[in-house]
Amino acid sequence: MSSGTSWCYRRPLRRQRQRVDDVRLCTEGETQKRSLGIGDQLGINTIYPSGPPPPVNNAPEVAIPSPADGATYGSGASVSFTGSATDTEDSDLTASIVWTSDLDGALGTGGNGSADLSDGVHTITASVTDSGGKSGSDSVSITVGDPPAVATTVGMTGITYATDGGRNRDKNLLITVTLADNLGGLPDGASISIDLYRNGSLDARGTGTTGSDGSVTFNRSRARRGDYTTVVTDVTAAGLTWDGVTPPNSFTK
Ligand SMILES: [Ca+2]
Repeated sequence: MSSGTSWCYRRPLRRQRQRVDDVRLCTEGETQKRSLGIGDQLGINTIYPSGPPPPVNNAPEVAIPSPADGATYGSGASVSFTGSATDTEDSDLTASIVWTSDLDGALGTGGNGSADLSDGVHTITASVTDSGGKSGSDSVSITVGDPPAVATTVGMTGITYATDGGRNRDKNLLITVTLADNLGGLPDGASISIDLYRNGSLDARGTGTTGSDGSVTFNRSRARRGDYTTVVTDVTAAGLTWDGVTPPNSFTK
C-alpha cells in the first residue's frame, strides 16, 4: 500500500467508527477525510489485495535479414541465416535466438549460422524469449532443391474399339478413349468430345467424362456395319493443355 494513497469514506463521517468496506480511494481533487489507523490499512489491504500494478513487459522483436523470404537454393546447398532480436527491457537478445525449420527441426542458436537443409519448402523461424517470459519470432519461407514436377499437358494414349449387345455381342460399338498427362498421370474428371465417322461420313457425336483410369467409353448403340474412325474434337482437363492430337485409329464392323 502506497503511503501517498489517500483514502476516503463512501458515506459521511460520523462519530462512530466507520466500517472498513466504507473506505474507498479518494477521487481526483478530493481531500483525505481521515487519517487511517493500522487497522484501517489492514482492512484496505484485504479489500484491495492487488497492490501496485506489475511493471509492463514488452515482447521482444525479431527480424531475419537473411535469407530473404522466397529465396531458392540448389539441392544440398548450405543455407546461411542471420537474425537480430531486440527487447525494450532486456535490450539485445540476438545471442538467444533459436532457429528452427518446420521440415528439419532445430538448426542452432545465436545471431547467425548455417545448415544443410533437405530438399523441400522450409519455413525458417527465429524465436526468442525475454527474461519476463514473453516471446517474439520472425519467419521466412525458402525452397531447397528442384520444386516438384507439375503436369502441364494431356494427350491420348489410345483409342480402342469393342462390341457388345445382341445375340452375337456385336450390336453396339464401344469406343474407349484414354488420356494421360505428360508425367504419366491419369486425369480424372476430364471432358472428352468425339466425332465418330462411318465410311468417311459423320455418324455420331459424343462428350464424356473420364474416370480414375483416365478413360471414357462411348457407346454407339445399334451401330451399322462399316469402317469406323474416331476424331477427338476437344479435351478439357483441369490445369492441363491438350496437345490436340488424335492417334490413328479404325475399326471395321
Ligand atoms: Ca521484454
